[in-house]
Order: sequence, then C-alpha cells, then structure tokens
Amino acid sequence: MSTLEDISALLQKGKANETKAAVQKALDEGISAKSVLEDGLMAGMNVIGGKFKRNEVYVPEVLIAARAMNASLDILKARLAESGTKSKGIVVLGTVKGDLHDIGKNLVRIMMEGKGLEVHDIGVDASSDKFVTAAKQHNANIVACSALLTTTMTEMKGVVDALGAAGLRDKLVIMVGGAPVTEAFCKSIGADIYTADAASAAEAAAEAAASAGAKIA
Ligand code: B1M
Repeated sequence: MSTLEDISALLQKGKANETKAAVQKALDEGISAKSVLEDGLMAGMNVIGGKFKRNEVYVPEVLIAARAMNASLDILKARLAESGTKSKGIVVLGTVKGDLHDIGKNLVRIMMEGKGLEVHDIGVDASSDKFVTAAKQHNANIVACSALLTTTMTEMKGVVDALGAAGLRDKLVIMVGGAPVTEAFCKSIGADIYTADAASAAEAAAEAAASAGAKIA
C-alpha cells in the first residue's frame, strides 16, 4: 500500500495519531502537501462520506474520521500556506447557523492565512448576528460563510441581509462556499463571490482585499 493509500485507510478508521504520522511520512518522502491533502486525506473522507450516505457508517465513525483529518491539517498547515506576498485584508470566517461542519472552513482559513490575510474564525453554528458583530469588531473587508448542508446554506441569505441592515453591505465583500453552494445560489442571495475550493477562496479573498485597499486609499 502506498503512503497516500495508508493515509486514506487510517483516516477512514479514525486513527488520528497514526494518520498524522503517515502524513508526516508522506511529506518526508517528498510527496506534495496538495497531494497529501487531496489524494490522501480528502480521498479517505470521500469514502467515509459515501458510506455515511449509504448508512454503512454512522455519526460517531464520521466524527472520529473528522478528528483525524483536523489533526492532520495542523501538520499540513505550514506547507499548504505558501509564503506569498502579504496582502492586507481582514476576514471574518464562519460556518453558518445550524451547521457543524468545520473541516472545509478550517482549510479555507489555512489557505487565507497563507495569503497573508488576517482571519477571524468565528467557528461553527454562527448566527448572522455573530457575523455582523465580528465584522464590526474587526473592521472586516471580507465576510466568508461556509455551509455543507442544503438545509443550512439558506442561512447565508440571513447573513447578507443582516450585514445590509447593519449598514455594512457596501463596505465589505461577502464570500460563500461549501459543497452544496453554487455560483447561481451566490447571485440569488446577493453575495459577491462564490468559490468551489479553499485555494480559490484564498486567491479570490486576496484579490478582493487588494481592491478594497485600493478603494480606501
Ligand atoms: Co455531515 N453531511 N452531517 N457530518 N458530512 C455531509 C455534508 C453529507 C454530504 C453526507 C452525505 O449524506 N453523503 C450530508 C449533507 C447532505 C446535504 O445536505 N446535501 C451530511 C449530513 C446529512 C449530516 C447530518 C445531517 C447527519 C445526521 O445527523 N443525520 C449532520 C448535520 C450536523 C450539523 O451540521 N447540524 C452531519 C454531521 C456530520 C459530522 C458532525 C458527523 C461530521 C462533521 C465533523 C466536522 O466537520 N468537524 C460530518 C462529516 C465529516 C461529513 C462528510 C462525510 C465530510 C465533510 C468534509 O469535511 N469534507 C460529508 C460528506 C462529504 O463531503 N463527502 C458530510 C472534507 C472537506 C475538506 O470538504 O467541507 O466540502 P468540504 O470543503 C471543501 C469545499 O466545500 C470548499 O472548500 C473545501 C475544499 O477545498 N469550501 C469552501 C468549504 N467551505 C468553503 C467556503 C468558501 C469557499 C469554499 O468561501 C467562504
């Protein structure tokens, strides 16, 4: 079995320490962080996702796999966050109300920090009020919302509306993403930017922050 297959298999079993060790081994073997993430960790999580859908595994198994994934992301963090040009920009990032999925959001944070953005992560199950309060408190230029459920993605409209009601809508860029979210959905709720993955989210945020900076100056 290759090291990447090992990572996928260990993650599926929820063996956090062993998954971390295999991730480190893969990096030591010269396998890229991107490949470790996509062909090892995410591949394993997709297998778990399929089994979860078919009721072959249940929430506890998925939770321990998620714990192994989050623990392994800590090791990958430094390598994924390429030391690019620092872009000034302040982001408030969270998973919307009712939604507890945080792995994608955590990846978005890692990638954005890698672009030099200051990211304030308000966690999961974040209400629109929490987004508004954090945006004010940190003087954010970007509010970024993640959702993994078709039942919670609609909360993103609540965030857009709440930012509007607070008079902040024209002062910041609203980004949305997560598996069920689409470009058409983004437009329909009046958000600004949809991206399909964490790396694209970080690139789009850095660009948006750069143009916000230009507007302020
Ligand atoms: Co949940 N779950 N889950 N789950 N879970 C899904 C999402 C599901 C697709 C599984 C399935 O049926 N196949 C399904 C959703 C169906 C739907 O609505 N369409 C589902 C369900 C139904 C549920 C529950 C309702 C199950 C239940 O209780 N009966 C429940 C809901 C709980 C809640 O949130 N209120 C639930 C619970 C859980 C756990 C708690 C057990 C656990 C989460 C643990 C955690 O996150 N710490 C969990 C997990 C792990 C999954 C799967 C297996 C994996 C999700 C994941 O982390 N993927 C998932 C099935 C799957 O995706 N294959 C599933 C890896 C991660 C890197 O990908 O988060 O998509 P992802 O992030 C991607 C992109 O989406 C994007 O970037 C990342 C890649 O670079 N992205 C952004 C994410 N946010 C972004 C923001 C951006 C831009 C891009 O800009 C701001």
